[in-house]
Order: sequence, then C-alpha cells, then structure tokens
Amino acid sequence: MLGSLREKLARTRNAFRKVEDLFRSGKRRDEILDGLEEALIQADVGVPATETIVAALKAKTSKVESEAGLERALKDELVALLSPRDGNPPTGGGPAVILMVGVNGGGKTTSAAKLAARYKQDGRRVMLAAADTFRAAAQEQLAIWGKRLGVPVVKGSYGADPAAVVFDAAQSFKAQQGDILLVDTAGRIHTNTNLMAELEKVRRVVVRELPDARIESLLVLDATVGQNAVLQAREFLKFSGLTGIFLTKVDGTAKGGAAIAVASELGLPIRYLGVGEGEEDMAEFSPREFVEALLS
Ligand SMILES: Nc1nc2c(ncn2[C@@H]2O[C@H](COP(=O)(O)OP(=O)(O)OP(=O)(O)O)[C@@H](O)[C@H]2O)c(=O)[nH]1
Ligand SMILES: [Mg+2]
Repeated sequence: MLGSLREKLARTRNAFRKVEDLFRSGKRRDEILDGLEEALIQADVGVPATETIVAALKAKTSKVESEAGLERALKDELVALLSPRDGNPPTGGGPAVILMVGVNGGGKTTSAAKLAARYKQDGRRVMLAAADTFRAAAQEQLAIWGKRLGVPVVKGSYGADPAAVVFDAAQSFKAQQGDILLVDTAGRIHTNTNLMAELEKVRRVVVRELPDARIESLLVLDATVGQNAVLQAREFLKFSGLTGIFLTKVDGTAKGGAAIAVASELGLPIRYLGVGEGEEDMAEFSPREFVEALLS
C-alpha cells in the first residue's frame, strides 16, 4: 500500500523535493529550519500550518543537530498535525448513514461509489441514495455505479426534494436491514444558505427515520484546489455534524500538501484519500503512511 500511495503521490512528492533536499544539503540546523519555511509553503502546506510546524521544530529540536534527527522530528510533527484530535473515528458494528457533501465536481458521487464498493467487499449490506435531484444526469450517474457494483440505488425524480429521497431510502434501508446507507448529495456553494439548509433537512430526516444509525458526514474536498480547500471547508463547518474529510484527486495534483493545511487548520480528520477514478482508487488515510509516502 505504501508503495502504491507513493506512486499516486508522485506529483506532490515532487513538490516536497525541496523539503527533502534540505536534509541532504550538509547545511547547519539554523539554515535547514530557515529553508524549511519557504519549502513547506511552496509545497502548499499553507502559511499558518507551516508556521506551526517550524515553531514546534525550533522548540523541540534545540539539541538536535543531525540532518536525520531533524528530518525525523519534522515527520513526527506532520504526523501529529494530521492525526485526529478527538481520537479515532467511529467504526464497527451497527447501521451507519454516510452523507457525502461538498462543492460541485469535487468527487462526491465517485467517492460514494468507492465507499460502497469497499463496504460491500467487507460483506456489509450497502445501499446508495441518489439525493442529488438537482444536476441533470446525477441520478443516472449513481444508477450506473450501482449497477456496476451490484449495490441497490434509491432514486428520486429530477427536481424532487432531496430529503424526500432520503426518506424513501431510509424506509427501504430499514426494510432490508441494511448496514451502510451512502447518501450522495448535490454539489453546493457553501455560501448558498438555502442549499445549506437543505442539507440540515436531509440530516434531520436521517436522525428521525433511523434513530439507531450512526451518522457520518464526509466533506468531499478536491485536493487540486490547494489552499482553497481550506476556505471551502471552513464554510462547510457551519453544517452541523461534519465528521471527516474525503480528500479526492490526490493522484492528479502537486498540491497534496494541502492535506496538512486542511487537517491542521480545521481540526477535522482526513478519513480517506481518492487516488483515481475507479472504485478501487481510494485509501484509508493514515497520517504516518501519508508522511512516509511524501518524504522518503
Ligand atoms: N483523478 C481522480 N479523479 C477523480 C477522483 N475522484 C473523482 N474524480 C473525477 O472527478 C470528476 C467529478 O467527480 P464526481 O464524483 O462526479 O463529482 P461530484 O462532486 O459528485 O460532482 P457534482 O455532483 O457535479 O457536484 C469525475 O470525472 C471523476 O471521475 C480522484 O480521486 N482522482
Ligand atoms: Mg455528484
């Protein structure tokens, strides 16, 4: 897995080459730490996260002179920033509903399909709800995925209330004693209050109709937008109950460093990485694995 993640991160790894080179430069500690700031910002880590990292390194490595020691300290710092603050994400038994939310084109539908494939492979009873009733062809797109994966899809009609689709999906989920209900929602601009209210309504329907289900709301963020992902995410935090991030398109970008900015500035754990367009192209996010794939 680490090997293939390394391949998928090839472009981002390139962006981190300057960081790596610092630890092979023969420079002294002070020079390395000075160079690090610029190198991290260039690698899309963002100014606030970079400042946090460099300050922490300065404080924690005052007695460390060796390049290898400093590099190890940097990796540890990155892992700490990427690690969820409130413990491990909920896992395990019982029914769960996973809401996929985010701006247009970020990869919600594809990521819902990837999760469906993953859970199905684990032997769980999976169902998809096509709650994107807004974009033309969104229903068909999810139906095609459902057919391909052998996962039932509860559809709505174009222009219908997404909450009504979710209501129908919840009934069928109960009747069939499903394990995982994945809800694909329409892309929305975070500044549109009506659309954000619509998400709250969808969520309320889930709470009411499936009171025993664990609810996860995954914010789907496109890594190729780099620092803009932080801005998007900050607005979406106003939607109640976001539990994590699905960071997509990490394969096609040099801006994967934004993962560090997002995790450190929002305090929301990255749960999954999207690394391609196929249903297999995802990885459960592990901070240590990500950092080792990035810098080594
Ligand atoms: N390379 C790559 N492409 C991806 C990834 N995830 C999604 N895509 C592609 O991104 C495009 C948009 O994906 P969708 O899943 O339709 O995005 P969406 O957020 O559902 O879009 P809307 O419903 O229009 O808001 C598609 O061409 C996907 O194949 C990924 O991890 N890597
Ligand atoms: Mg979609």
